[in-house]
Amino acid sequence: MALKQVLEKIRSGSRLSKDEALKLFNDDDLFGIGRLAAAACNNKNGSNAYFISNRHINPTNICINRCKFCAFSRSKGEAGAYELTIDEIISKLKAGQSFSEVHIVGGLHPDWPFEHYLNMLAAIKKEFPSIAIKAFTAVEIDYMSKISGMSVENTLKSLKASGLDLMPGGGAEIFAEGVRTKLCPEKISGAGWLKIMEFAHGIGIKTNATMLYGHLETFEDRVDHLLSLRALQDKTGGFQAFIPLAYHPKNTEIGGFYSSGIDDLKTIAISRLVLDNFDHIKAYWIMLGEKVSQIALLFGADDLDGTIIEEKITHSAGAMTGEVMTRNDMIHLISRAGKRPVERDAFYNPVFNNT
Ligand code: V47
Ligand code: SF4
Repeated sequence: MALKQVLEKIRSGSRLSKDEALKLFNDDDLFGIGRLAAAACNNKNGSNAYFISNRHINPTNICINRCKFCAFSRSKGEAGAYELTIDEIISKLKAGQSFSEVHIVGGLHPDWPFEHYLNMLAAIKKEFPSIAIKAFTAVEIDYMSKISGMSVENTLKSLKASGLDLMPGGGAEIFAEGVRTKLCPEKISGAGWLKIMEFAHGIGIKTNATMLYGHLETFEDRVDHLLSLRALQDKTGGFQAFIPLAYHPKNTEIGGFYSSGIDDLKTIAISRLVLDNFDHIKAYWIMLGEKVSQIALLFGADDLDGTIIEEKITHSAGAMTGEVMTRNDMIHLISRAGKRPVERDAFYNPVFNNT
């Protein structure tokens, strides 16, 4: 019944309500939901499925927040804490294959001054002028604004002037206040995260958006999260992609379970259906695994993310994937799903088309 209603809505070009999205989460017809999401995906992206040659850098795992789902962070002086120098970051980037985007996120370091982040961006831009720098979650931006004593807007403008091209979608977690307080009491609120993204979009910085699912949240929390993102996207149009992040429970304070493949696919599909104003839904293969990500391409996703090379956040929490996929691996996975592999740059311009 819910699916019929959704199908009619999609045909008439109207968007899903909270109640309809909730019904989908409670509906067991995974294939039916997947078919609707695949059609919505096809309307946006045809048979294209994107990937990017990219690199992840986590400058430090030292973090004052210590979120209870995060197995990556350490306190200063704790075993396993690290901080990379700017030279070490440049050396890491120089090693290995070419890439078109670097993704940089890390902990909230208690001692690094704001200038350190500006110097990091400037040094990377100087060494790799044609590489897009996608850096710093809204949580890090908020922290930088505090340590610099500048407004969020001026903080973002300074980062942009030093080389920041776009921002990743991390730190959104789940906006619902009750769960968010249990998961990450020190972190900015959901409203705070959305406000910072609005500022970024306002000065021309494109961003992504995420949702961490599979921990303590309810389906209603997920739907509310998606609807908040949809409302901001209506206002700014600044989001490029939405990435549902599957919670990994190992070495975390809250523990719990890995998400199921069924939940992963359903969440991708419902995201595609609810977020009718987002161009791209990413199946982040590091968290979903290569095979579930490939299947997600038939359930509404149109992007697998990238080649990565080194990934610490999910692997600290028990990721079962490797850390590298080659361009050929990506092309193979995508074409075996019956999709057209398109290597993209950070802004979804094709850089290489294999067909
Ligand atoms: O902000 C932390 C999440 C995020 C765990 O924008 C966890 O293109 C699962 O945001 N289990 C960082 N997730 C990753 C991220 C991201 C990744 C790939 C692409 C993009 C993009 C963004 O990882 C954090 C947090 O939400 N995280 N711990 C965990 N145990
Ligand atoms: Fe720090 Fe981010 Fe981990 Fe939270 S999720 S503890 S803010 S690194």
